[in-house]
Amino acid sequence: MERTFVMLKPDAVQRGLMGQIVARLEAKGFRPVAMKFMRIPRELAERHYGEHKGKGFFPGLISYMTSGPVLVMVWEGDNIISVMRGMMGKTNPVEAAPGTIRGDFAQQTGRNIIHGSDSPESAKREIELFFNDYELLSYEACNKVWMFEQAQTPS
Ligand code: D4T
Repeated sequence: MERTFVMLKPDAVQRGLMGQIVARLEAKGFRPVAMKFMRIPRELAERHYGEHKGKGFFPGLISYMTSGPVLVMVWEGDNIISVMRGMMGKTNPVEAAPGTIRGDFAQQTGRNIIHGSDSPESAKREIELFFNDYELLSYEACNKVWMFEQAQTPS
C-alpha cells in the first residue's frame, strides 16, 4: 500500500473546506495515517518548496504558506500518489477539471488550497519533513475486505 503527503493550505482552513476535502478522501476509501494542525515555520516552508527557490512566485508562495494554520496529513491507499493528484486536479485551478478538488473549490494557482506529493520520492521526503516515525500510525482497517479484492472476503 502506498503513502502520500497531503496538505490543506491556509486558504482551505480559512474558507472552512477541511471537512469537505477530508470527506472526499475517506469516501474514496483512503486511510489516514497521520494528521497535524500547525503553522508552518518559514524555514520549513522554504525547505518544502526548495525546488522553486529563485522563481518569481517563490516569495509570495512562502508568505501564503506561512500566513495561517495548515492541516498536514499522510494518507494510504492503492496507487494513492497518482490517484490523489488526479483528485486534486491541475495546479492551475482554471485548468482543473470540474469534480476535482481544485476544479470545484479554487480559482487561482496562488490560492489552490491543497498540496499532494507528485512522486514516491517526494512523498518520502515530505512525510519525513513534517512527521516523526511515531506520528505515523498503523492500525487494522475494518473495511478492508470490502475495499480490496486481495483481502479475504468473510464466508
Ligand atoms: P503543490 O506543490 O502546492 O501541490 O503544487 P503542484 O505540485 O501542483 O505544483 P508546483 O510544484 O508546480 O507548484 C508549487 C506551488 O507553487 C505555486 N505556484 C506555482 C504559484 O504560486 N505560481 C506559479 O506560477 C506556479 C507554477 C502553487 C503551487
